[in-house]
Amino acid sequence: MSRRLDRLANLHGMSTATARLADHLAEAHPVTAAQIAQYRRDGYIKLKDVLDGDVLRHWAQVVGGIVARRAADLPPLERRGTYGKAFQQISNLWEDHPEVRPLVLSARLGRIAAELMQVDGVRLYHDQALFKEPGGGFTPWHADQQYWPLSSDRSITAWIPLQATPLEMGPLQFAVGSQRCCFGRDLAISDESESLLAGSLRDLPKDETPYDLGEVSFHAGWSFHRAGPNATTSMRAVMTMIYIDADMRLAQPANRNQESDAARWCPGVRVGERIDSRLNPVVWQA
Ligand SMILES: O=C(O)CCC(=O)C(=O)O
Repeated sequence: MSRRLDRLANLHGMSTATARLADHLAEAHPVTAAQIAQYRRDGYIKLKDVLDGDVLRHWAQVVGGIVARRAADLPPLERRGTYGKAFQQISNLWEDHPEVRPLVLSARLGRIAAELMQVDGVRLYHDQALFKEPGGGFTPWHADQQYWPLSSDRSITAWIPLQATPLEMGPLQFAVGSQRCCFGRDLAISDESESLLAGSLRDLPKDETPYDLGEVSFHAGWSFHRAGPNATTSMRAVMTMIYIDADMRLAQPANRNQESDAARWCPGVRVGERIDSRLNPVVWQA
């Protein structure tokens, strides 16, 4: 393995360490038929050992540095509302920071997304870093697709904690099977979504479990989820990538959030057309 990596590194003029990171992110991570069935049934899945510890430590440094610079001007936590207290949110890092592209455009993660959704290929919709600060608040219940003008439900978010994430740090929690619930799909992230959805999802089982280092979850666009506050003294550093079916079309925006998403993440794409702007590269194709 290491001799092969040395050769790869020499060939591309990169360090062996960088070649190793690139190699890991290109390599397939097998998904079983049982895991695909579980994702379809529950609307999400948590997969262990998707990324190795060294790779995560590298990205924790790279992504952490970018977020620290770009979030430096945020007002203090106590002066922010519920949404602002939930996390520092920096979107589409790959556009301005080429150094994160190996992670954001990783074939390993894109392939898992495609296999779980049972599509032939996936594109990037966008990425975002979601860093819950020490003392940061809860993330209200919501479903992501409220924000997305998409023609089908073949969308998925990879939620990648850059450290082990115990319960006190605010790991993502899911309402199991909630991708089939239609109530509350029009609710944006807010105190209202938290209280109304807590009621409507009352009878569904919840999955609130820690994430080991290397564990990554994948959730469907209509799956309801939230996160608790970060009661620790360390940052909960998380990188996310949202993938869509490579054949996804732009739908008529159904609300203001979808209008601004269409303009921001799908520039130049018209309603009914495939979402294939310069911001939506195919990340993996069968
Ligand atoms: O990281 C969080 O607290 C929320 C993440 C989330 O809602 C998402 O990735 O869809």
